Amino acid sequence: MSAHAASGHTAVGHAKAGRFAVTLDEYTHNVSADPEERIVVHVDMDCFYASCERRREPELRGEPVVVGMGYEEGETIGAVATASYEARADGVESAQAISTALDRLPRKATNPDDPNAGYYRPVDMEFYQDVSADVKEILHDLGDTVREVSIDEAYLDITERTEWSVAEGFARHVKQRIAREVGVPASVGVAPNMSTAKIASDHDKPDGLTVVPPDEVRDFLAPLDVERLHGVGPVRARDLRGEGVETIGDLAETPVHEVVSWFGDRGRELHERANGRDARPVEPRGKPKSLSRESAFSEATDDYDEIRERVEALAAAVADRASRKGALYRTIGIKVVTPPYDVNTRANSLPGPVDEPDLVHEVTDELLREFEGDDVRKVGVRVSNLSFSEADQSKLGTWAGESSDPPRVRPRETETDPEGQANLGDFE
Ligand code: TTP
Ligand code: MG
Ligand code: MG
Repeated sequence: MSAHAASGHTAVGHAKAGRFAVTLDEYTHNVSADPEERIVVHVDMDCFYASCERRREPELRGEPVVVGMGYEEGETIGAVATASYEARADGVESAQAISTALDRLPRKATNPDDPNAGYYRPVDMEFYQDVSADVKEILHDLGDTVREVSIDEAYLDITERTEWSVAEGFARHVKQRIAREVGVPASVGVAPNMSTAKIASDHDKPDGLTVVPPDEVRDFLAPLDVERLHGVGPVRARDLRGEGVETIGDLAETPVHEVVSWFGDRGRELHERANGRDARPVEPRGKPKSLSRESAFSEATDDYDEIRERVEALAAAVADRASRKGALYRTIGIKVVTPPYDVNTRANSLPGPVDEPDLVHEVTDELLREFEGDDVRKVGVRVSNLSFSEADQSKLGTWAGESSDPPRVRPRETETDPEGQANLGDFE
């Protein structure tokens, strides 16, 4: 490697340099024939809080809906969390002062005869978190790896699950499962990397579905406003426009050293993304604080045997997932949702952390008794207060151990011992 190339790498200054260099080669020499090509999905729910409100209040479908704070009479301070697309057509948007929103879209409750008035609802985070958990549950079921980014957003790597020729069907399936099982709309983008997938999910909102196969990435990105690039906010966009850079294509064509002279190392990254390159793997975020599983009945039921059976199945699924992740739990709980949407949670904590599927069954069964005879629309099981064994998490997926002890790599010297070596495979 020449001294020049080497100093180019140090200029980037961190471990990513090597990855970018490799990816650059892959893309320039071997675009779609790369067997390692990834298929990345980005899911972002449409006007999420408003869609949650519509789920429990179907009369709000098709109407302008604003979720926020401070709109009650006598209140003056507050902001819009989100607005339905109908309300956006009237100029209402996230983070807007509530007084501006009320100017643009009067409130139905105080203007009942105004045909153009809209519905205002207060923020109910607990409910939205609950809906979000249901969505994420489905996403974890569908992706090889899932990175949850926010309450209504996640990336999935689906490389092992599908191929480009049927990626659109896969994306449609993601949307349909969320719509059918959770009752809220999502927009989905599919692309060979995270950056492009995020732009794709936003491309055709609401209810969007945009697939960008590897050989179409550059043509897809080129005409888009440069502000669509994650990392280019209003300030950088203004700077870029000052330099004559209006579209992502313009940025892609700008020599990288110029972009670096404007934005430093961040400029290099933006230039890469504008060229449709982004080597970040879809990695799960940290370790979970709890593990849960939920299941809704198609209609509310008071059939206690049916409810108990459902809880038993969920308890087994959660305990299994905890074992596979190497998680020990101290708290075991249930959730019972009764009509119209009352969320009841009950939990018991144990003296110490365990990995005991039978205990999850017993504790949840006991907690459920309180609800015998009640109408129930949904049940859930959760283990929390988690602790993790020190084992390498990436290996746990293949570990079928039955105790809570992590698999141990044998001491180095046994590797030279023929018998020891034969035994090394035990844990694989
Ligand atoms: P977003 O995904 O940014 O927006 P959205 O889902 O409402 O609309 P879109 O269809 O464009 O995706 O944010 C998700 C939720 O986060 C949103 O429903 C409400 C909340 N939120 C705020 O509370 N304040 C904000 O400024 C923004 C942007 C979002
Ligand atoms: Mg959203
Ligand atoms: Mg979002």
